[in-house]
Amino acid sequence: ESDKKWWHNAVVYQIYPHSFMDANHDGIGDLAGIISKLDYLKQLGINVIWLSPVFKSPMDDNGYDISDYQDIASEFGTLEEMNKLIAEAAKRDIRIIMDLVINHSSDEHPWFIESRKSKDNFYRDYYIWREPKADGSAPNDFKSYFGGSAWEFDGTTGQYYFHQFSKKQPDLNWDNPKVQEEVHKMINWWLDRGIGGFRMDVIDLIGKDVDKQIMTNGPRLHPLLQEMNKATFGGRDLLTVGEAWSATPETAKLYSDPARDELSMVFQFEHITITFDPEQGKWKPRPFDLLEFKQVISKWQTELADCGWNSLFWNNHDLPRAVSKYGDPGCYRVQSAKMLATALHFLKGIPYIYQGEEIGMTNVHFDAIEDYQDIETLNLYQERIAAGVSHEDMMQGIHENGRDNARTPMQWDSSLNSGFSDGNPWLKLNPNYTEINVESALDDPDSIFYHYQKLVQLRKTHEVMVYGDYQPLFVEHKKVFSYQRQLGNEKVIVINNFTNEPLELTLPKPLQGLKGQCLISNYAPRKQLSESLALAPYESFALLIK
Ligand code: TEU
Ligand code: CA
Repeated sequence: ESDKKWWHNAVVYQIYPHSFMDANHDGIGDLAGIISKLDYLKQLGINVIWLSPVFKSPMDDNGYDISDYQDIASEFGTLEEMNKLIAEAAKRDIRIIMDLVINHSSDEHPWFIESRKSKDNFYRDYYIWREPKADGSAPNDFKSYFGGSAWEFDGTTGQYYFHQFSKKQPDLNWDNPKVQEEVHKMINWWLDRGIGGFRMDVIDLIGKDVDKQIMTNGPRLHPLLQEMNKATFGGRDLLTVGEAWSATPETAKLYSDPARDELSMVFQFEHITITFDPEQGKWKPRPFDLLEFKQVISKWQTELADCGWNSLFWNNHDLPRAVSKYGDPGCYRVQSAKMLATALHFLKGIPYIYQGEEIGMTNVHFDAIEDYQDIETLNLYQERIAAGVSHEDMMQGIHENGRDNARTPMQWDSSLNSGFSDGNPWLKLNPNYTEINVESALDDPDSIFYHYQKLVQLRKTHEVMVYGDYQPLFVEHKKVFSYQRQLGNEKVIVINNFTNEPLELTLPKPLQGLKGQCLISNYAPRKQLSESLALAPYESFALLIK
């Protein structure tokens, strides 16, 4: 009993503040807008909000470049409004987890403004400075994730500083105990304001050693996390989730094994990166391979079964929309979105719903590169076109995997700008907002919204979804992702047709004839399993066998 945590049956809703709801008509989402939609989130049934960064920022990377960790960006509101959001959410039994971006700060943070002034400045070693090579070039050939070199020359002191992301996002030097101390102090300052935990940006990078060219999972990483845990959130009943693109099941256990006092869990991305081209990454998408995909998911379910927790997600603010990536944004949009929701929420772990996923929002298709806002997309477009990639190829990569797919404004109703703003939206809306929006979803008892609402409710009432053992079924099937969860004498069989074709599924003897309660389905409920099932396109259901 003692190791049960409040968040074990939580469902987290991620809000990208720029795009959620604009209450002051400037075309940018804000805290007041979020507060105005808390009843909608309560209706969905979620009990945690992961809020992408709302701290002061020049918005070079939409807030993932922080210039004051203890104040709110004026675009989003004030600290008082943040207090109000925390309080209003608490009234609805919703906790807020903040997005902690501590691998790097903004170059407009006072620490960096000081640091770049002189080599002997008190703040110099808050960041990573190195001498140029003899010929004046960068210390090594590290590349930035956002294009170009990861080293930026600073004329004032004749040295380069390291930035894994944009040049306005200088990496903090985690070898410096003063940096640790400053960050611990800031974390405690936020904890004292009643937040429910943190999502931790690119946490696998804070143990880096740029001289030994070690980026992820450096030797300092876990000691740093254990020291942070002890100095801040350890011993408090919080949800902490670390973003770790590099995580494997082995390394994930190091972060999330409760006995290690580090984090509650990580976001792992193996199921995402296998859809990228090994050389050209996300810009050259590979055809979806369900067999490979479900083997990765099963591996993570099995390997983290007894120590640590899986985070369960199809999308976030960096990823394309689930229904476009894994389902069908066309005529089977509703069925495939419901199938994806069921396939994810019956797995073992904490499900994360990204804003708009619950109404089946789709990728956007802008023809002009000028319509895109994301720094990663714009920088890599320039870099790859200069390297000879055709405009058409690059646009295809952007349409399939660009981050702005997830950042078009939330679609609330069919009025102007879908009710997101009566200002000029910072990023164009997806034109399909006239059909795909919250208002029409709430008016349709058969909508994707009510499917998600039911999944969230089931998690609260069925411990088998939270603690049940996971076992894959139809392991070799190329078109069906199926598994069972078992807790005591309760067993749930989940079957998902991941294709837009009807298919005949022959059942193995042990499943034949089983009958029970259909917990959820996206066609007529199935009450029993016969020798074979004629599955409709994207048919998905969960059968509770007692
Ligand atoms: O993202 C980490 C990250 O590496 C992603 O940007 C990823 O590399 C890319 O999107 C996929 O190719 C985190 C935040 O989630 C992201 O929004 C920030 O841009 C980034 O860190 C820097 O803070
Ligand atoms: Ca606004």
